[in-house]
Amino acid sequence: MTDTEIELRYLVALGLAQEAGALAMSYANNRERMATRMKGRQDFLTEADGAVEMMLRSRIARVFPNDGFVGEEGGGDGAENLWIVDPIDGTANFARGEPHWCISIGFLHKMKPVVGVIHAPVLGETFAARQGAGAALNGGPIRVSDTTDIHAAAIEIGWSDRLPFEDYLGLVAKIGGMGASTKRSASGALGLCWVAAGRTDAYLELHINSWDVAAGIVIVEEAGGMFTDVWGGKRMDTRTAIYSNGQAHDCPVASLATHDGDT
Ligand code: LIP
Repeated sequence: MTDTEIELRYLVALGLAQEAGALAMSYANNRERMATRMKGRQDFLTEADGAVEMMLRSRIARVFPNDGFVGEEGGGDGAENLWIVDPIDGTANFARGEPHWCISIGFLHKMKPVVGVIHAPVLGETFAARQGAGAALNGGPIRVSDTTDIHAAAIEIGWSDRLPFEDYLGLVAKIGGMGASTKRSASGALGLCWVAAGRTDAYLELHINSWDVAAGIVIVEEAGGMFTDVWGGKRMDTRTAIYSNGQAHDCPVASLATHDGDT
């Protein structure tokens, strides 16, 4: 795939993120009329999720008919050129009227993320990157932090009901006990953007899905950070993932984000 072909997908993703954000906001501004149901414990699904994903799926199919598409709600199959989308990441926040949610659009070539656009409409922030061209927030360059001292580190630890709550608590206790400041904001995609922008020093989650990270991986790496799962691989079917400023990566944090076996 040529740089021009990747850049074209980057430009289209930037435009679609804004359009998807406007569509999501049309639901957010009428929450009382928006249908919401639970997919599981603390796992919200709103009608906005489906509408935004359907819009993105159809627009991308029209412009790039030979590309594959995987969405959180509608699924999809792998392809050499593949879009992986979370139409609303931070759905629980979105459903409750909290501003911390986003649209995450990732594009992969041969399963390597090469384009990432994450748009947070209420926050007025768009994080974007394409392979080799750096990472930006609203068009301005961003870099990961230079924190090396765990006692000065801010680390976000994501959670979902996909693993026992005790596993999450144990990880928080271990890392907090090492002296890091820990937090959770309920959007994995924005958690990666916070690392890329230097607002936090690492993002960990014991089980995270590909649509939560596909865009953020590019943004973190192009901002000078690192991404890996706990086994040191660089896989998209990530069970456990660590994103950091690189410096924090080699500290004991990387050895802490483990859990027994696959789920
Ligand atoms: C979110 C994920 C995140 C997790 C949140 C939530 P959703 O996805 O991005 O990894 O920590 O609890 O599951 O459901 O908002 O699209």
